[in-house]
Amino acid sequence: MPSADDVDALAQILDRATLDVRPVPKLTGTTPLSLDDAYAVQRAGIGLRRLRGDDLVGMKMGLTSRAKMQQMGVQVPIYGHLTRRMILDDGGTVQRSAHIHPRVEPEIAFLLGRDLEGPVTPAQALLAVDGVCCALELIDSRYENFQFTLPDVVADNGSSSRFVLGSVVRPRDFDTGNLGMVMTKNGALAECGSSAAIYDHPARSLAALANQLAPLGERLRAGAIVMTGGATAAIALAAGDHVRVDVQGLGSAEFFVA
Ligand code: OOG
Ligand code: MG
Repeated sequence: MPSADDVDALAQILDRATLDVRPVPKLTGTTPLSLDDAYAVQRAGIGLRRLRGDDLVGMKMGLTSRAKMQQMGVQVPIYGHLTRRMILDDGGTVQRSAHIHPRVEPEIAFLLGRDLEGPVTPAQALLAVDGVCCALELIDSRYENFQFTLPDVVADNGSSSRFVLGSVVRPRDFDTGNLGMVMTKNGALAECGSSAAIYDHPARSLAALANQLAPLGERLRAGAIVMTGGATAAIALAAGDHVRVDVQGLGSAEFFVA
């Protein structure tokens, strides 16, 4: 089991990789990590971001769809933390040079109107939801060739880099369980699917997150943004790209890569 110092050192490696925009070998290539160890590294990494003045705005679920599990070769849903500096305005621009090997995936996000503490069912979890948005997540694994094991990607905060939210729809009488989702790149269809691909229902992803946090004595806070996971495989991005997601009943969200 890695000591607290080892956990900090591993978090520093990933933090440096992010800041230097330089990929690193998988941590598990040299250090065996349990899932608990990996989440400790993730939390230490968020601590480093907070020391630089960033702060938490929510959480993300990852690997909640079969398409994502197959693409990444990892079969277990994971969670990560979202910080304020990861937010990109709808219609905004990211720099290709600020990323190692950026990819984007279409998602559904929830905004919580009240605290949510597990154990909960998907239906109970929805009682805490006050807003729903379509979203794009830009992921950028810190690992060489975008390849990792489950503990590696957990330690790397679920490959998170930036995210864009569309406008907020109130969820009353609006079921997010089977919404058509279309992602275009440079005006051409890139990926499409249904929000049902997100762990059968985005609400099930939200409940799973609350239920993974509960044994740690952690809960989701009112005001939190929760990204429920990519509905389709992620696609690679290059300088000059424009990407947009359209979700049935939720409008669209988009960004540019310069
Ligand atoms: C891991 C992140 C997965 C999602 O929505 O499934 C994720 C990865 O694919 O690098 O964010
Ligand atoms: Mg994602």
